[in-house]
Order: sequence, then structure tokens, then C-alpha cells
Amino acid sequence: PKEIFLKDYKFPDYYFDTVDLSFVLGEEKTVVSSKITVFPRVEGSSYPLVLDGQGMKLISVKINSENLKDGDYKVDSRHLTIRSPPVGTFTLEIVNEIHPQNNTSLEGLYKSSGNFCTQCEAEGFRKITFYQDRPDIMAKYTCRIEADKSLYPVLLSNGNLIEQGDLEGGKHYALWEDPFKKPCYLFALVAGRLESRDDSFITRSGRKVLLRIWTPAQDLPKTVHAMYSLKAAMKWDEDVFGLEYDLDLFNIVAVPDFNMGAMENKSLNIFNSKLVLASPETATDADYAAILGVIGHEYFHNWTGNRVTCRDWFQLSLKEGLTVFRDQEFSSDMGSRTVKRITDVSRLRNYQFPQDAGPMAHPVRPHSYIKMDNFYTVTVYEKGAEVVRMYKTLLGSQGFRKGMDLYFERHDGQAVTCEDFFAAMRDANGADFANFLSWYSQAGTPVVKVTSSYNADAHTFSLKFIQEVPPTPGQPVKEPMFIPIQLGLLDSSGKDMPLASVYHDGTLECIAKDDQPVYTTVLRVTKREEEFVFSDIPERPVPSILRGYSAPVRLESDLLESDLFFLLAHDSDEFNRWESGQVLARKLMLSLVADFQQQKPLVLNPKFVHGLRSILSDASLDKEFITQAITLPGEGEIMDMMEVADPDAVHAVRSFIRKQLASELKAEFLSMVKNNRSSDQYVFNHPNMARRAQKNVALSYLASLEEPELTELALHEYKAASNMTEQFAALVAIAQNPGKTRDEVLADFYEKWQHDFLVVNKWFALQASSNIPGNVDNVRKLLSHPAFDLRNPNKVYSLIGGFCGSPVNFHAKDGSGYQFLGEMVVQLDKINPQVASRIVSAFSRWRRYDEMRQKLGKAQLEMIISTNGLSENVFEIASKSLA
Ligand code: HT7
Ligand code: ZN
Repeated sequence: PKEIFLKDYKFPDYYFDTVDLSFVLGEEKTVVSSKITVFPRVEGSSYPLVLDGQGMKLISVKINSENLKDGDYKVDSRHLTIRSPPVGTFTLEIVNEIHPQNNTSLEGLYKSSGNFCTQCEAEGFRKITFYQDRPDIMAKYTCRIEADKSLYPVLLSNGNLIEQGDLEGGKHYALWEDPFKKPCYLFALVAGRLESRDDSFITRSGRKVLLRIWTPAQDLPKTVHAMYSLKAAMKWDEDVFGLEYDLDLFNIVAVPDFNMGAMENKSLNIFNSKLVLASPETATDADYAAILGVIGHEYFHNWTGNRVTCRDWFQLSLKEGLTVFRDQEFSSDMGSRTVKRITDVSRLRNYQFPQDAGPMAHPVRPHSYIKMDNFYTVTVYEKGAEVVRMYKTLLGSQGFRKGMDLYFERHDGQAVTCEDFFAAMRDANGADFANFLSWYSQAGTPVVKVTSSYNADAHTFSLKFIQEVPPTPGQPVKEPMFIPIQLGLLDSSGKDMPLASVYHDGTLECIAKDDQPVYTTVLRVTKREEEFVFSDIPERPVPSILRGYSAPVRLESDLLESDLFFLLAHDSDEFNRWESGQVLARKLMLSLVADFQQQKPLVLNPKFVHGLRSILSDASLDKEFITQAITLPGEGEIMDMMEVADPDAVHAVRSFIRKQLASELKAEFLSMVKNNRSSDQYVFNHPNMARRAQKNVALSYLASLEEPELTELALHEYKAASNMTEQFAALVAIAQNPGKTRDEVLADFYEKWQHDFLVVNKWFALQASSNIPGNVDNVRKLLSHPAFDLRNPNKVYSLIGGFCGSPVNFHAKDGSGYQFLGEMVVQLDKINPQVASRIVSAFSRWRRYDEMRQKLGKAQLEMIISTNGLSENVFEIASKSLA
């Protein structure tokens, strides 16, 4: 397979001005015709025109209405080359045939539940017709769709509907025109039996936009929350960024078969059903929150991605990092900012940090790829969002907004690079960003070590930073990064001290602004080693470092255990208050893991229990914050910090601490369950979600004790629940423990919900991720359950992906978990390479485990790589994992 490099980027020889597409959709085949106005980049030049195209039958090619002869062009399995096109502007007409009904890759044009739909990002358009399938080719499109009227009453594409009508033979057609230039990855078509929930939004300039969410008729009642989310997102983008929607129609279509979450096609977003459909009875608070975030995300792409797009796929984070940042801010403003930040940082730590430390580590802007689909990663998305957040931390809200305004002023309608975004931020603010660009080019999570000292005579407090960026594949040596460290200093009563000035790099910098005291400041750490000395500090402070998690780094400070407990109790920065508890928990878990490995008895530090008890009883704290604060770091996070990851030890220790906490804090947890019950109607808002979260976490702790009356309590909550959030949490609590109750409740749940495929997926995932030893056999059985289907990505992610989340069973010492996954990857690859390559990633960190597991994991990767006809997608992940 061919590797593509950023350094080899070349401007295209030809651009396209207008593209008229026509689809005749049929049961046996679909005929695609395109008419493209082509012009050369350099006037008067003539080069061969190379079009991408894969897996389709070419019927005819015309230039300026003349059929081309055999020798005028060449077709191979990947390209159509026009040998010597005419000089100047010309029209190119192509007719080809495709077979969407056989397309199980869910890329290009395919069928989902009998309806036609498309997915073109990243390189799916080349499976529809021959084209220059690259994002810097931006053109204006029309799209005519012709299909049987009774089977496909709804025909949708991008832009405005300009004509429709009936045709002979029970057929009909629709003609769509998109007035905005776009790259082909934003093209979309949907044809099917769908109905819509309609609403409208009046933009700030007074235009009325028709909003339509399309689903099969029976699902329409479940689109209320999606519509609420869309309208909230439209309003938020106007209020916060001054960005208004630019067409009179915005369509969202929900489809059950989709490789990722959703797609921002211009004015015709296509969504995985699970990110649209919700009702209190069938969706959890987490589902509701995900829908809000993703509907927002795809809508926000209209400006950050569609109006301004990427020059090439290496720049993906230009649109994705920025849009994730925007959706994070949107969700923060709609709920609790602290809790949103905590969940986002946890996600970064649990998924991105391990990627950044493994064989697939790549910079936010990768240097090369074999299959672009493999680079829709937590690094490009989530670390990319952290990079955007750092601009805001450095510039403040107003400065960041000025940068965004300049970015749109300069680049609307263009395909640009990460440097263009950087330059807009810099130029709008006259800012000095030093070596900030290395965040785009260097992989690996920087480690920042901080040591502190207080000089009681001089009343100065010094913080010394040493940073190191670990080596990653292809990048053995790194330059220091520009790390914004937001911080405050706490006095002995727990209050923030006013910060007057700091001595740094030979100069005294004033912190106070306009004679107003400042309590939180941002230090600019740019060198390998750097010292900052605060003056006028009357007593030894406790520093609260990296407030709000101001940079995506691993912080190692010399704070004492007592300092961490102090911060947990007092820090005015809620994020760091939570973080201090997590640092304590991580230290505790690691030391207990060592004890477990040495077969020492496990004893829980009473100070830890005491710290959590004070959090539980602090009435001033937000309930959802408390829930986060009493949730232990994930097993993956702890394994990631170990020299040799030991899944059994980490799982045993985490279970031990949970049980100890449950028993020590039983009274508190029991009242949390009682006090947070409610007979109210389900409401999706912060106070109600916080209440449910608190009740659910308490119930989960209690059920871990396996005491009959506590299992009974969980069973009672399961039966009494009037919404899925509480019902499913009770089921999860019960399912922790093997036995009759577990089996009966699982059977009852399926019985109740078998008609709802999204709820059944939760049921699959819960069983698959179970840590009950030997569960692989149960998962194998579930593969042949009537509700399971290897062709549906959601089901695969629930059952097979869910299984990989079990430290006990996926990493089983007898290799049964690895063998199961190896078999699944090979089977899935023949159906859907994108899904297979996501699943094979579970093997990528095989070197982190003990020798025996290494051998077993490696053997599976070798088996996969030697499989005949392996896709490029899986090949890339498997070969990089073995390298
Ligand atoms: N921009 C969208 C990316 C996407 C995608 C990429 C590869 C293969 C399938 C895909 N489906 C959607 C989603 C987003 O980030 O908004
Ligand atoms: Zn996106």
C-alpha cells in the first residue's frame, strides 16, 4: 500500500467550477452522470487530468460534448486519466454505474434499512463517480435524483430544492442546487421512505430557516431533543461567534447503519440514529448529552469546515479540533462547565494519552497516512481541541473572538491550512506565540515536572518547570513546547492570594491589571527548564497548577499528600479540586497495585476515605461534581501509568477500593439513593441530571457489596425507574455480580426492549464488557443472537468493542480474548474495513503487557497481517502496531 506524505502536497493542475450530477437510482444498479466545468490552475497549460474512481463501471466520457476514443483516456482500478485535455476551460461528462445495494463498506452511496444514503468523507466520493477527490477542489453543485416514487418518496441533496415532478413508470425526480462552493466530501444524497419533524429558526438578521429532521415514521416522536439541540446550537453560534446559518433549509437524516457518529454535509447532515433518537424511556442522560454535543458539532461545521475547509486531509484538525472545541464550549454553556471539562479531560487521558504513547502516535497534524480514515483519531479531534483551547487561554475570550473573526474574513470560501488559523489568531491580536506551532507537528504528551520553594525572608515563591516530550515513532528527539500554565496560589485559609508580580527570564513582570488584584494568571513555559518567582507572597502558599487543565500535558508536581487534600477541600478552581482527588486516587491505586503484585494484604488509606466523605457532605458542592469526585480513575488510565500494564492487578485493586468505599460510606450512599429519587417527569437539565447521576453512582457502589438487601435495593430501583438513565444504571449495578438476579434482570430487560435496536445495543455492550471471568464464551454466543448483525457498526461497537473494554476477559491469560478479536477482525474486514480497523486498534498496545500476553497479542496481529486480501485500513493499523 502507498503511503501519502504531507511534504508532497502539490496544488492541483485543474480546478472544477460547476458540477452537475444526476442519479438514476435502481434496485439492480444506479447510473451516475456528471457534467463538470474544468479549468487549469495555470492558464494555457495542458497536463493529463487524473480522476479518482474505485469499484465502478465506466460507461462513457465526453469532453466538450464529444465522446472520447479509447486511446484518449485510461482506466485502472483507482483512476481515470484523460491523457491530453484541451487547453483552457472545458466540460467533462462522465457516465458510470454503481451498486449501492451491495456496498457493505458504508462509504460512498449505500443502502441502510432500504433507503439510499451517502458518506463521502474522507474519500468516499470516488466510489460514486470519477472525480478529483480532494478537499481543495471546491465547486458549485446541482444534483438531480430520479427514483421509484413509492419506494423512495423523499429525495434529498445539498442546498435548495429547485424543481421536482413525476415521471413515467411510477418514478419521480428532484433537482437540488447548492449555491455555496464545496469540496466533494460534503456532497450528500438521501432517497427513501422517511418522514420529518419540522420546525423553524429565525436568524439574527430575521431570515426564517426551515429545519427538518428525517427518520422512519415510527421514530419521529424521538426527535424532539434533537430539534431542541439544533435550535440551541444555531442560537449559540450567533451569540458567541456571530455566525449565522446561510441557507433557508437545514436537513438532518437519521440512519441506522453508519460508520461514525454523524456527517456535516452542507445543509444535509446525515446522522447515526443513536445520535438523533431519544426519549426518556429509551435514552440515558449520557445519550441526551451526546446528541446535544454532536448535533451542535455538525451544525458548527457549517462555518468551521464547510465555509472554510481543509486544503488537504493532513489539515483535518483545522476543522475537527476547532469544531470539537466549539461543541465542548456549547455543551459547557448549556450545562455545567466544570463537569464538562472533567469529562473531556478524562476522555483525553483514557484514550488520547495511550494513543500518544503507542505505535499509532501521530501529531495533531499527521505527517503521513496510508488510509485517511485511520486518522479520525482522538489526537486529531480531542488533542486538536486542546490546542485550540490554548489559543483562547493565551488570548482571553475577546482576543480569541477577534482571531476567529479575522479567520473568516480572510478565508471564507477557501481550503486552508493550520498555519492560516494560527496566523489569524496571531495577527488579530499582535500576539507572540513563540514556538506554538510545534503542537501541530510533534507527537507525544509532554511531561511537565514542577518543583516549588518558598523563601520566608524574601517573601518569594518559586516554581521551577522542567518539560520533556517523549520520543514517538519517527520522532526520537523533540523540541520544547509552548505550554500555557494557568495557576493560582492558596493561602493557609484556602483562599486565593492576590498575585502582584513574577520574576522570570531576568525581568519582573507585573501581573496585577489596572491596579486590580489578579488571582489566577497564565505562565508561558517555552523552554526545557524555566523558573518563575512570585514576589510579595506573605506565607508559604499551596500552588494550584494547570487550572482548568490549561495544556494537554502530564503534570508531575512535588505537592505533598497534605497539599493535595488541602486543594481537594479548598481550591476555588473546581477542575483542580477534582484533579487533586484524582491525583490522590491514582497514587493510591498504583501503590495498592504494587501491594497486590507482591501478594501483600490490601489496606485502604483512611485519609482517602475521609477526604471523600468531606466531599460527600459538602452541601455547597454541585451534585454532579460530587459524582465525578467520587468516581475512581479508569483502569486504562492506571495501566497507562505502569511500566508493565497488569490488567488483573488493576482490576482487582479498583474493585477492592470500590468495595471498601461502599462499606465505609454505606450510610452516605444509602441516603444519596433515597434523597435523589424523584417521581417527577424526566427533564434534561443540569439539576435533574446531577440528581440522577448521584443516585446512580451511589447505587453502583452499594451493589458492589453483594449484600442481599442492597441487591434488593438495586432491583427495586430497576423496577421503579421511569426513565432509561435510572433503569439502565440499576441494571449495570446488578450486573456487576454473577448470579440468578443478574440473569433474570438481563432477560427481563431484553424482553422489554427487544423492539428497540438502540436499547438492545446497550444490552449487548453491558454483557460484552462484563468482567465476570470466562465471559468470552457468552460473547461468542451473542454473535448468533437474532438481534446481532455483523454488518451494523453500532452492533459491532457494542458487542465486540464492548468486549475489548473488559480488562479481565479481553486480556485473559489463556489468550481466548485476543483470539476472539483476531477472528472478528478478519471476518469484519471483508464486510467493512473502516469498522475492522477501528476494532483492530485494541491490539495496538500489545507491548505494554507481560511477556506471555505480548506473545499472544503479537501472534494475532501476525495472523491478521498475513490474511489474504486484507484492506489497507487494517493493514495500516496492524503493521504500525507490529513495527
Ligand atoms: N467529519 C465527519 C467525519 C466522518 C467520517 C470520516 C471517515 C469515515 C466516515 C465518517 N463519517 C463521518 C464527522 C465529524 O467529525 O463531524
Ligand atoms: Zn467534526
